[in-house]
Amino acid sequence: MISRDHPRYHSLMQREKITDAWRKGILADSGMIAHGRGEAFDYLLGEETTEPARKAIKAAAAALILAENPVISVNGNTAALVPAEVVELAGEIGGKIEINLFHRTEKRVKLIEEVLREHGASEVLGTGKLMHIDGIMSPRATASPDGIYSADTVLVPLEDGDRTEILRKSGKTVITVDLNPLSRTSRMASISITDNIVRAVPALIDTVRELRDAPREELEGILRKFDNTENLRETIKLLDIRRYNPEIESSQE
Ligand code: PTJ
Repeated sequence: MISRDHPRYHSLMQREKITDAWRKGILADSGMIAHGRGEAFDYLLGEETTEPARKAIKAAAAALILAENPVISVNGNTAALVPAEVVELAGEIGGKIEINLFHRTEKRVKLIEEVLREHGASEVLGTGKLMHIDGIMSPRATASPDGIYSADTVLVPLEDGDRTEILRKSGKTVITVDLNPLSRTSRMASISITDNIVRAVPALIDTVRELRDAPREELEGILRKFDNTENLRETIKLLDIRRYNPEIESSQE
């Protein structure tokens, strides 16, 4: 039992959810390693939603509201940390939920489907036959015909660079949540939210609610003004660890 007074309470609670999901077979083994990498970036970013992340969340909310067929992709880490929030967001945007795994096994698909249904999902895609996007015969190009395959906008948290690239090339708007602003996923996506998924998804839900009734031109304007590369550049500046210790000098100054 982790005490609420512990200075690392939130981080320890996330670790508990992650290890619990691993014990149940929901998480891939490397899901724990991925979480550790995310944790390190989160630490350096101050474990809070930064200003660039807020901008990306606003753009993502606008894109999801404007989308005709939005789909949220769920993997093991997402199911471990924010299952209820994913179901809530799908409800808010009138979107579908698709299980899409890097380390796919039928057993994990079934376990993740159970978790999502326990949290209120009535329809979960990605459990049956998959198709190859644009005929690309890579396991990274597979998607459900009624879900990601035919979606115009996909939210793919904690994704892999290859997959993000395939989705972009097939003309979809790709929104990712990835704490590593240097990752290929972050660079390849249309909108990268560099924030912890435990904060990003609730913030997306709130922002969708705020913007839902905004005029279409306003939403299109938010999207037009958003520049992913520039936003990542702003985020990377925040990672300058010397600000935590001014005595550390860079030899490349
Ligand atoms: O469940 P599966 O089989 O689909 O596998 C999922 C993982 C995450 C194991 C797989 O997609 C993978 O190996 O991903 P990567 O390439 O390690 O990328 C994961 C990215 O997510 C890394 O850049 C991490 O920094 C980031 N990340 C980890 N935890 C969080 C996070 N980003 C946001 N919130 C987090 N909590």
